[in-house]
Amino acid sequence: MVPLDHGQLSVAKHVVAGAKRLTVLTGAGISAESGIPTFRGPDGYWRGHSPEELASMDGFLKNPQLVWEWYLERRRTIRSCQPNPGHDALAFLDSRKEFCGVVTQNVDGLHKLAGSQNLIEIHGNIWLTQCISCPYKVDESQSPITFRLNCPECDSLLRPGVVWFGEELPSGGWQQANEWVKDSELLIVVGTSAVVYPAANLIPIARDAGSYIIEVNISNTPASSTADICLYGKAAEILPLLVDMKAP
Ligand code: BV8
Repeated sequence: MVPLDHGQLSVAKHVVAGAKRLTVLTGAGISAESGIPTFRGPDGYWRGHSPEELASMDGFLKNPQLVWEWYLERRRTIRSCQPNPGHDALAFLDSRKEFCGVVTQNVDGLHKLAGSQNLIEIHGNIWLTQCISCPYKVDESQSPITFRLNCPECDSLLRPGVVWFGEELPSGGWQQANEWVKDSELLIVVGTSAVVYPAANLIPIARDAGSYIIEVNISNTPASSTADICLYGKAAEILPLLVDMKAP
């Protein structure tokens, strides 16, 4: 891993402290220290299947049982995990009036658990279960980790309440995410490979709006060339250094 440049870190701290409007975009990397495998890391495949294959309506309809087994295994993992100091640092930003909020691609719910209120889960939440046909939807974050295949209301298939590949993002959240980014003079991009669209488009949207971009990642990504500062290291270690959690 590229060593953390402490000179860049102190510049970045200054930019964060002085930002008049700021937004944060997060991906699976921020949850790595909590013990949740990332998508495109060494443990991204599951029983030989790629996330793109399983996290799709085609994949689900081909084998709903297999896809549910994948989600249940992820729910079990996530239930045993806690937010890490990276999530906590971002939750603290809610106390700053200049803060728009966190736009997360993650479905693990750890930002919510850390206390982030100004939060958009643009890819949904793994704890939601919904019917593919009727409005039936239930939050299973406090339920035992089992699943039922058929909707109690209409007997259609039940699916996880997440955005699958090939599906449109919920319009309200996507609109709000765009407004926050366009309204901000600083975008902090944390722990994302920046290859999933349209979420990754928020980075050039920020650039085109004249924003300053700080990337926090353990390695280079396609976003690195757009960033003004790249801080290399673990999000759980860097974010508490970047966010002065004493300053209101
Ligand atoms: C849509 C929910 C259209 C499900 C997810 C070709 C070109 C461009 C686009 C496409 C294309 N072919 C298809 C598309 C579109 C497709 C897409 O982008 N595909 C990609 C793979 C090429 N996108 C879609 O299908 C989207 N919908 O386009 O709809 C449409 C329009 C109108 C009408 C109908 C349809 C929907 C995309 C949403 C998919 N759902 N999740 C679930 O979770 O089960 S995406 C999934 O990937 C997760 O949400 C995840 O968060 C997200 C992005 O991945 P990352 O978060 O970046 O995670 P990753 O593992 O990749 O990277 C981790 C990073 O962390 C790495 O950089 C690593 O270095 C770093 N890291 C690791 N450890 C640490 C760390 N950093 C800091 N600290 C650490 N400790």
